[in-house]
Amino acid sequence: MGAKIISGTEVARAIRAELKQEVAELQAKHGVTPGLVTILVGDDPASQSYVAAKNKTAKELGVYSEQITLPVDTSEAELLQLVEKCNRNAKINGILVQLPLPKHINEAKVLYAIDPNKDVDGFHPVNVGKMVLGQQCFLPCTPHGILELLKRSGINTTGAEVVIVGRSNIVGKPIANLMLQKREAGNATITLCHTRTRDLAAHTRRADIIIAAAGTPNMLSAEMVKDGVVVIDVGVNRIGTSASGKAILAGDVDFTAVKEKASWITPVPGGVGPMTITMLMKNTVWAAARAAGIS
Ligand code: L34
Repeated sequence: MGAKIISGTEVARAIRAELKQEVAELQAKHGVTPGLVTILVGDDPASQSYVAAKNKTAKELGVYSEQITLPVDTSEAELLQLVEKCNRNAKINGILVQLPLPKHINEAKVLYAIDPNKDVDGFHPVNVGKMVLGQQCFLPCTPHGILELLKRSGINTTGAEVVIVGRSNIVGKPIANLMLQKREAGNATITLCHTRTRDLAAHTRRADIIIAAAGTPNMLSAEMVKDGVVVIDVGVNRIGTSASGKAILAGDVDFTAVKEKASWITPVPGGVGPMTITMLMKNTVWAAARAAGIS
């Protein structure tokens, strides 16, 4: 039995259609155009492609977007100044500083500088705190996207054994928090595994749902999962370059083998990645509505 494929591309397309409608309405009824700025420091090819995709999607939805690229030797002070400028710019509702930043820049300091009302990544401590407390806030885009994939695929998470692999601030920690909350795609029993976990397979084997966010290509093998498991693969690992110069991607999951045992599985590419970008748009539209006092 093969698994049903959860197409992030398709779910993202449906949500984008809803958002396009919302943007048109904000414009027609309230004269509001949501605005997003993306800031990229340096020339990492993966970051460049993600940021480009974010700006392209914004334009498709009618969201105003500015793409700012700074040289790799930009100082922390310069970056902080730019963030402050965006905080004051009324046309900008959402500020995204693409991570990772070059080593000489203190990431936490930059994220703290973003106005929490414009923090469409949900990385500011104010929003992280609200998220943990279950209060309304910007949810981080990748975990938010995972919740939507589960919801829209009709996967029941209540009482489920969910095993998360990876403890990053962007994915592991927030998705663990969200899925244990009393909310849609929540009410689960959470196990959070990481590089120091003693027997990873012992945990993944008893999971009803596995969220693989370790950043290790093909880390999850078929021997590590039970029949009927739901697998969400968050890994976007660049494992080489094709003859035509395109990056070859691998998820954290051995997709070919695991899909034979799973009931549902997300592919890479075309799984969680497109959802991350779409939830950024959702947050930006909400930020604009909120700034205008509409929502
Ligand atoms: N500030 N930094 C900030 N916010 C984020 O939410 C991110 N992230 C992660 C890296 N740094 C960030 C992203 O945007 C990862 N990430 C991201 C976004 C989109 C995709 C992957 C990662 C994506 O669209 N992936 C495609 C394949 C794209 C390709 O060919 O490279 C997919 O189908 O999975």
